[in-house]
Amino acid sequence: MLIPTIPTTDELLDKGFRRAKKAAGLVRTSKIPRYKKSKRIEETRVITAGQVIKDRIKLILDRVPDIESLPEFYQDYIDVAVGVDPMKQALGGLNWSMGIITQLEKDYASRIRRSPPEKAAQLRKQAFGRVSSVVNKIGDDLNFLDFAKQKLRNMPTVDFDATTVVIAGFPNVGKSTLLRKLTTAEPKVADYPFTTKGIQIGHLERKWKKIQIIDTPGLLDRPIKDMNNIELRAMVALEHLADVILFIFDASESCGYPLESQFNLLKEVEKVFKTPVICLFNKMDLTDNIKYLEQYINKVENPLMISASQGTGVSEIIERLEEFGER
Ligand SMILES: Nc1nc2c(ncn2[C@@H]2O[C@H](COP(=O)(O)OP(=O)(O)O)[C@@H](O)[C@H]2O)c(=O)[nH]1
Ligand SMILES: [Mg+2]
Repeated sequence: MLIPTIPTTDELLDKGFRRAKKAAGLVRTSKIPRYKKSKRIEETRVITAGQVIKDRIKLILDRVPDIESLPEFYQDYIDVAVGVDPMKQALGGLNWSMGIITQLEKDYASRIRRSPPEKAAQLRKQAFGRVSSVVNKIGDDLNFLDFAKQKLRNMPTVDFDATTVVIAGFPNVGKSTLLRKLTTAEPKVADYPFTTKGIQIGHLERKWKKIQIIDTPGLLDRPIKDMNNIELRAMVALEHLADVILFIFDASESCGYPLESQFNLLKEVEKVFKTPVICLFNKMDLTDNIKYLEQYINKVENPLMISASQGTGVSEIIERLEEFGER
């Protein structure tokens, strides 16, 4: 998980002031001269409140990773999901508040020490008031981080060491069916802010090689010229990630897209991705017009003929993927 639990300003202040009261109750006053007692108690309250609030804020800052040190894929992801700049701004706000609270703590502790005993409680109240106003100033930052936490809750887990295969092809050509056949466990579904349909990641392990296969519904299944800016950014992010593309044709055309359009989509994908492409002709079990199909088979390099739903040709795909990346 990227972001820890974020408290509200009220929770933060309540916790700080409550703990401060408790700590003050624990101050051993028996050996302190009487005129210093109230001062010691109020000073303890100020310092404890500041420390507790800062500790809680620091916990957040320590747990949120430095966005710039994340792989580019996640930076793009965060930027589209919540915005990298607002995120940095919110974290910057938290950082700022810690500095100010430290200052207030020191300032008021020394004022209390130098004040007459009957003024101590008043100064402590003043200190609490100022700490409250600092914490309230980061209210929007805390709210934003809580929003970001929800938004980033179901981020995909990408394995940056594995060979990454990205699946492309029009809707209903059999991408999901093939993903399931290729991978061992049920593919994991995660949020994907570039499209509304989420992302699916499946894994398979062969010999000493880890392969992850990614399906991005709504993205590599339609003409690139129709894409908006966010989708185009997703393409860039995928380009960074992909070692190889599996482009799936529906040889039977039962998906509703003629082979000619499917071939045009392949050309577009090849233009955008400098990544190698392995072409698959799926649903061969439904295909009888081989003459018609041959024109397209001949236009692509080394295609594999498969039937994803029946599992035919799936082991050949895996063999190809294994060779891949051994270079
Ligand atoms: N006959 C046949 N049907 C298939 C094959 N592969 C997928 N299908 C069917 O085609 C439809 C669309 O498949 P799906 O995997 O959801 O396509 P996606 O939209 O590309 O993910 C489903 O009804 C599948 O059962 C195949 O090899 N042969
Ligand atoms: Mg699908």
